[in-house]
Amino acid sequence: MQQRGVTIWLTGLSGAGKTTITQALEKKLRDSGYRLEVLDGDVVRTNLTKGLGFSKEDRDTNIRRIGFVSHLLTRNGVIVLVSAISPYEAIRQEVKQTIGDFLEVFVNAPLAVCEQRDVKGLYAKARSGEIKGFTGIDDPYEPPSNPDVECRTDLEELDESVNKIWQKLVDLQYI
Ligand code: GGZ
Repeated sequence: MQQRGVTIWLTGLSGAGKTTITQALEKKLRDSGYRLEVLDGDVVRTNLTKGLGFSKEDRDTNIRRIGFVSHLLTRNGVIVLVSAISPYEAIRQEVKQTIGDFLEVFVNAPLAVCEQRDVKGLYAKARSGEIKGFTGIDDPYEPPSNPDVECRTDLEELDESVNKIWQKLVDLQYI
C-alpha cells in the first residue's frame, strides 16, 4: 500500500498512558494494513540508548537518537509511533523541525493521578528518595505549549484518545 510517513510522538509523565494509547493505536493501524514501527522509550533504553541515564543531557541524547531513527523511517513512508516522556520542550521542537511530518501528542493526566496509578511502583520509590531525578517529582516536565493532539487520560476513555489521534491523521491525509 502506498502510504505517507509520519512520526506520532507521544509525550507525557510516566503513568500518563503513553504506552497504552500507543498499543491501541498500533493495533488499529495494523488492522487497517498500515506499515508502522513503534519506538517506546522504555524499550529503546534497553538497546539503542542503553547506558543512558536521566540527566537532562542523557534524556536529550535519548530523544535525539529516537528522533534520528524516526526520521529515517518517516522519510521512507513508515508511520512511527514514539512513546517517551521527552520532558523538554526545546528538544521536542528540534526533532519536530527535523522530521517535518510530525504530530506531537500530549498524553496528559495530572501528576496526582499518575502517582496514584503507580503501575511500576516508581513514584513510591521517587517519593522515598530511592530513585532520584524522577520526572514530576524532583525533575521537570515541560508540557507542550501547542500540541497537535491532547489526550486527557483521566477524563476520557482509551477509545476516545485513540480516535482523536486517528482523526488528526485523517484530517492531515496521512491515512
Ligand atoms: C522518569 C524514569 C526514571 C526517571 C526510570 N524519570 O513509566 P516507565 O518507567 O515505564 O517509563 C519511564 C521510563 C522513562 O524513559 P524515557 O526514555 O521515556 O524518558 S525520557 O524521555 O525522559 O528520556 C519510567 C522509567 O523509564 N524511569 N527512571 N528518573 N522515568
